[in-house]
Amino acid sequence: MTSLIPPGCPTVLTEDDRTGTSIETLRRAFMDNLFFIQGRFPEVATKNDYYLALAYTVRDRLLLRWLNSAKTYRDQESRTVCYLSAEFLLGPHLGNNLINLGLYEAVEEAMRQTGLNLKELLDQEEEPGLGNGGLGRLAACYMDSLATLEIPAIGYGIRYEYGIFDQEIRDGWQVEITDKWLRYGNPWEIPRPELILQVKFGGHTYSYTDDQGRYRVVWEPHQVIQGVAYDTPILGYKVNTANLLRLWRAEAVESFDFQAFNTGDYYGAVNQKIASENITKVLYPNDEQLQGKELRLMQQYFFCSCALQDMIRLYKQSGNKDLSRFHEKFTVQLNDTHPAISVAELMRLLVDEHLMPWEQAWDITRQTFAYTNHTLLPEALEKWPLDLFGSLLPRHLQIIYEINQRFLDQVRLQYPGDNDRLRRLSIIDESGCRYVRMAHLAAVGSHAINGVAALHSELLKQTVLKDFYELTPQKFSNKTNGVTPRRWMVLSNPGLTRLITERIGEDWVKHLDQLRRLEPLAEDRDFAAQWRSVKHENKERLAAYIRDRVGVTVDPHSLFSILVKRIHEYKRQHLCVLNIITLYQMLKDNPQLDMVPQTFIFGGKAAPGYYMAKLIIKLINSVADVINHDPAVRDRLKVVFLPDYNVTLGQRVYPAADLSQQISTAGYEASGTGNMKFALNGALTIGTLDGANVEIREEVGAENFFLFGNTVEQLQELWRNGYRPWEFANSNPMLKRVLDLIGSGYFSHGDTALFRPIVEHLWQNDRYCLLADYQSYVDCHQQVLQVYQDQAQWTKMSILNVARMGKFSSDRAIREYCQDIWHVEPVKIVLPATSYMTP
Ligand code: OAK
Repeated sequence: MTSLIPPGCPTVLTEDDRTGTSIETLRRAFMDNLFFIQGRFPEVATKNDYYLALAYTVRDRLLLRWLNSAKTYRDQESRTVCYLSAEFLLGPHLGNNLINLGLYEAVEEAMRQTGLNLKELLDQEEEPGLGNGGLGRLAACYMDSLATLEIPAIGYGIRYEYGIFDQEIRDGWQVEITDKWLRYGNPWEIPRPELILQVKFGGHTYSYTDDQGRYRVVWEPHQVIQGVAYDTPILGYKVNTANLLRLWRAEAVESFDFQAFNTGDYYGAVNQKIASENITKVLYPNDEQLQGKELRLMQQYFFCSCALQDMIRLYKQSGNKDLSRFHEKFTVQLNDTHPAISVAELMRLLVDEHLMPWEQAWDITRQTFAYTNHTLLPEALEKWPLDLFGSLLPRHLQIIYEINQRFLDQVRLQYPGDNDRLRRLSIIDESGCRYVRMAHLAAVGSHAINGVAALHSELLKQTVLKDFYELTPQKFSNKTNGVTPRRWMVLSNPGLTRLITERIGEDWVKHLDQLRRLEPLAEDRDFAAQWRSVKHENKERLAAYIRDRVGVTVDPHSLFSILVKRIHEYKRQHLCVLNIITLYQMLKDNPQLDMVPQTFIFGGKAAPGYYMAKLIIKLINSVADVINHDPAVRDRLKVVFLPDYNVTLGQRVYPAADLSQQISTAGYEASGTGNMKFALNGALTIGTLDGANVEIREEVGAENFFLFGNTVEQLQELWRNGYRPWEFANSNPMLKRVLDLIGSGYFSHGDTALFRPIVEHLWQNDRYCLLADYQSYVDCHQQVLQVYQDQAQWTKMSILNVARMGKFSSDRAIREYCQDIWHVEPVKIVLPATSYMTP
């Protein structure tokens, strides 16, 4: 290839406007972009113009690394991890990219010199909310770690036009507002209109024997849709690696329009186009609650088919003719069962389209895929009614039948006559209405299966995948989740980052275990005072935000106790409410009570169709309303519900927490990752032995963790003996009083019906055992208050928590996946010494 640089031009560009990093160059490049991309003179530019000009300035620096990463991977035919996920909850890009480029301070200064404030520009960015919660955010942390560890990786997903809804609170209720995140454009993505793949739906199949005597199946679809790629570079921290996040948008196939147009059905053609594009229109806002909608299955198949076709394209691009080594080039992780249809799709592509014998195709398929489970909740386990599945994906249903038959034949050999086991293991659920069980498809089609925390991985083997574990125990492992310290500390908590780095250097950002070196400082009074003052400043900032956004004044000297996550009964936000009302009653009973001033802060979205979750939001706001306005409380207790909890808000909240509430029913929270973010930012945890809480407590030490509640075994015992929640309520005067108060209409202007569903459910059924854990929680909280009064002790515990959080870096988690499941090695990216334009 010849150079793109005209003869006579210098080829050593050390400080050009698109890649240079001096303050002067950054400033010039920024002004240049304002003029030539935004088309604005500074006098008339809006904040958004400035944000976009800066985003493009930063993007140029990413592209240099991104194109060189792609070229290196191509040249070296690098083994590549493909992370398939229906959700990537990235959060805003600009700040994160500045941190990872190591340019935050330089750009801050360049903006200052231009008369602008970087923080204000950062606030302009509308975050891409392409996920619901934990699973999507984990995918984003893993993309950051993959790039930071210099692992060749591609994230494949869906470019939803509308992400997770924006939440407003009106009269205490959640109201959903559509999230038009693309309204002002997205400077971080590069559309690839020429990279288009076709995806088929519906229709029928027929078979024939070809002239070489091979049995062939042809799928004649009812509809063809095309997927267009949108690429986003994901840069690692202070490395040259920038990996690819490739999201697919659905479009109508041109020829379909013409066909209908020619037959005179213009409106039919337009409708067809709209229907096609609907596939990637909106993210389903359900979190761990199945919604068996046809469009959802279409979304899943759509992005999996695009991803696999794209991998085959890339594989062939590097000169490989047949696909016999596909699994050597790619290893594919299935982020829960949403991409599980990939197993059948890869089989279809290999067998039907590339004429590979079934056995060989099956070997490759199983060596390609690995499956991560993220929930044990029965209502979240995906299953599709057979008729719906068959009408949308007729060929895949045949393939699944074939996979299932061969699989069950093997089981029969191992367990002759055990029909019950066959029924339990089958990919097809035959009890009543027949279903395809996606977890079974993922388990059969993968060489590795993992849970996301030690306890969860154990429970997985004992419950939902018990029979699979008995069959192939060697496939199972645990990979405890982690979070990226770049976004969740360096970007969001600059004060603490500075303090830590002053004492132990900056290595910890990439090697979080290094935080251990803070341990000796836990006894250092000077350090402790600085630690406290960083926390206090973070609390002041959050207090100011709360005042602006919610109109409630909270005291930064009070204990900030925070519960932010999706609203779900198993996460037990309402248990926290029961404790708040208990504290309130104590203050009402004894107005002179010397109680530590406390601020309870909640945040989280409820699935729009999940009535109980929405009622819990209303309950929190109703209780807040009464308590915040009761003069008897004298500001010792405040309750706040922060609307529209998202990644951006998380970045404000975690650094400001004193106490992290991790109070799910033992056995229900697969891992949790908010628990890690809080502890990393110096909050102490009040929590149950659930998910990763167990391991956090192990790491930080039992003496630095506030533990309460029944264990999984104790709860099992409780249910075995017949759990009778009313006995807990009747035998506990304060608990009964609290429940009665809610039921009496005290928090609902006398309306006794409003919160009845919550109260009655707790009395009569209490699936998540709030009443069984209530007293233990209340007692534990009193212990928290006692320790908080001893600020020296509290600070020491806080420092030790941070010092011992090394395990919970997503870098550690990704290293484990690389070693145990993916078998991939880092690839160093070296930037060319000459021009960035020279290929
Ligand atoms: C969402 C939809 C279906 C299945 C699982 C989820 C999900 O978000 N699960 C969450 O995954 C997180 C990442 O592994 C865990 O930390 C959470 O505990 C789990 O609830």
